[in-house]
Amino acid sequence: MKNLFLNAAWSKPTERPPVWMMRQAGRFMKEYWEIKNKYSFLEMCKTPEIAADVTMLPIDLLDVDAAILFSDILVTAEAMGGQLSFEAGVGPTFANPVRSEADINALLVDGTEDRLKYVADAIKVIQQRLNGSKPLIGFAGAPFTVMSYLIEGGSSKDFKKTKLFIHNQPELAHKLLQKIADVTIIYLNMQIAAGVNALQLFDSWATALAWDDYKEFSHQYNQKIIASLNRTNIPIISFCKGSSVFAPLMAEAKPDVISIDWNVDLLDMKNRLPKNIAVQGNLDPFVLYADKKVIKERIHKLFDRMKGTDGFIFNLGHGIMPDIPFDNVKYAIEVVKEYRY
Ligand code: 1CP
Repeated sequence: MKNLFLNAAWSKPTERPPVWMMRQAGRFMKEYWEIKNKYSFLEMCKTPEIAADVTMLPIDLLDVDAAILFSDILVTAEAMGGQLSFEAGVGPTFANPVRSEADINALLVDGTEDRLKYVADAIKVIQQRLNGSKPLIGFAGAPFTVMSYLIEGGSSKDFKKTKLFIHNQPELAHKLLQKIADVTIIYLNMQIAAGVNALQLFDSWATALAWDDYKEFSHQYNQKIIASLNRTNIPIISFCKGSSVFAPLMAEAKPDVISIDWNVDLLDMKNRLPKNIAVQGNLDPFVLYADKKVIKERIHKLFDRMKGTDGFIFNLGHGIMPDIPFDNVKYAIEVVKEYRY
């Protein structure tokens, strides 16, 4: 296996930074639409052969240094009993949002592995296809972010219902978060057993939280999850928008890598973290809309800044937007691959 990505994740030296991108298999690719036009998004996630086909698109078309399982963070919420659908232009929706203690009690934990077996099956098919050529990243949503979808009933701009819930009914919020954390631990351990090479925990919307609320309603659950994984050689990447503020606290949960948004100087942040924690990300995804000259300049500027620092994985600060030109994504990856420290 090419170990560029895993070496960087373990803070070992690499000849150049490895590259993968969040949402690297998605709507910016016409080859994704060729599959998506035939199946619903959940059908794609739940059919191992199709999930594997989509996972392989960025490996075959972009030659990124790691594959990421094609799935979604909300499959855990669905496995707990959330009635999930994805509608074009609307995004994820839960028909039965969680609003009461009875709703929380009704959520399922037992049987998680059976209900999410399709993910373990997909991982096995993907590993056959990769055949040792590239590492495979598995993932799950962090409890706070998954809870926000269950409470809001879908996406939100301001997380008003979620914040009201944690402020007015903290005991219930903890009950719900603990249930999601329990499911997430079972789910990630299942992914390890099925053969992933690394894991990423996505806490996209923790950025909405005040410092003390982040500690109480997000961080402590992420910490429990990371501490409960059956792993010796599987690095854990902790992702959150807002990591430019929260990263030093995220480090206390002992991930191996922290994915950093674009609001901070990456080297300054790296130097504030324990030496054995690698960093990932930091490029503003909107740079990929810009002229190629600008894309190259921004990537080189970031790499020149990180020169001599082990433990750096190139990625965006958040995912590729659906209308970013494919050509620009491909170009950015070529720029990374030509770079030498
Ligand atoms: O209609 C479609 O074609 C579906 C679009 C789509 C895709 C391609 C969704 C719906 N999810 C995904 C795949 C996905 N989601 C992956 C696959 C691996 C990859 O290529 O990166 C991953 C890792 C995710 C994770 C995910 N889903 C997150 C965390 C990362 C992030 O972007 O912050 C979140 C918040 C979701 C929820 C979700 N699922 C889909 C959408 C459109 C959204 C976001 C909605 C919102 O903004 O609230």
